[in-house]
Amino acid sequence: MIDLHYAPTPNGWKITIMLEDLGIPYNVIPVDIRGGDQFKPEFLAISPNNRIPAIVDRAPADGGAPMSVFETGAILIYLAEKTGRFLPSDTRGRSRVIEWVMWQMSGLGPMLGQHGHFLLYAAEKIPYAIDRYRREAARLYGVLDAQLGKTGAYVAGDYSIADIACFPWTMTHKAQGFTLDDYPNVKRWYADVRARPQVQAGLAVGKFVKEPFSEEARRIMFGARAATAPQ
Ligand SMILES: N[C@@H](CCC(=O)N[C@@H](CS)C(=O)NCC(=O)O)C(=O)O
Repeated sequence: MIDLHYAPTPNGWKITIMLEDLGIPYNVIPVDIRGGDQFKPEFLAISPNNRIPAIVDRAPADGGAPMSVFETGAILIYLAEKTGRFLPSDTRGRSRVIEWVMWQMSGLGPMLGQHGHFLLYAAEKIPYAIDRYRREAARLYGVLDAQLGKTGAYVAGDYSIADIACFPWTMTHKAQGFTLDDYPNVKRWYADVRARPQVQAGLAVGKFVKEPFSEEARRIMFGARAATAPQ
C-alpha cells in the first residue's frame, strides 16, 4: 500500500493521476499547506523540503522497511520502476522520457509556478517579475508545442510519466492568461490527456481551494516562515 501525503494542487495531482493510471490502492493523507502542516516534524521526516506531495511505500520491492520518496519527479520514476509502467525500459525510450520529466521539474513547473505567484498571488504587482515569467512561460509552452508536433502523440512518444508530469501544470493556462489556441499541438494533447478517466479520477481527489489566501496563509507560504529552512 502507498500512503500519499497530499494537497490538491498541480504537484499533488501528478501523483494522484499516476496512482489512478496504475490502478494501485493508496491512502490519501491530507496536508493543509495553507495551515502550515508542511512544517510539522512528522511531515518533514518524509519530505525535508517542506513541500507536498510525498509518498511512503509500505511494501517496497526490496521487501525491506517502509520507505519514503519526496519530489514529484522522483516519485513518478519510483512508481514507474516499481510497476514497470509509463517509463520504457529500452535505453533511448527511457532517456527520452526522463529528459522531459526533468524539463518539467526544472522548467515548466517552477516557471509557471513563479508566473502564477507574481500574476495572481503576490499582494504587490511587479511588472518586471510578471513580464519575465510570462515570457519564460510562453517560451516553455512553445517548446512543448514543438515537441508534441514532432511526436504527433504524447510528450515523449507513448503516454508516460512525462505527460503525467506536464499535464497538471498546463491546467493553469487560463488562469495565467494563456490560450491553447496559440499552441495547437498542446491543445490537441491537452484534450486527449484530460479525457482519460484516470486523469479525471486523479483530479477529483480532494477539493482544490479557490478562495484567496488569508493573511495567515500568506505568512505561512510566502512570508518569513516560508523563508526559514526547517530544522
Ligand atoms: N519540486 C517539488 C515542488 C512541490 C511544491 O512546490 N509543492 C507545493 C504545492 S504545489 C507546496 O507544497 N507548497 C507549500 C509551500 O509553499 O509552503 C515537487 O515537484 O515535488
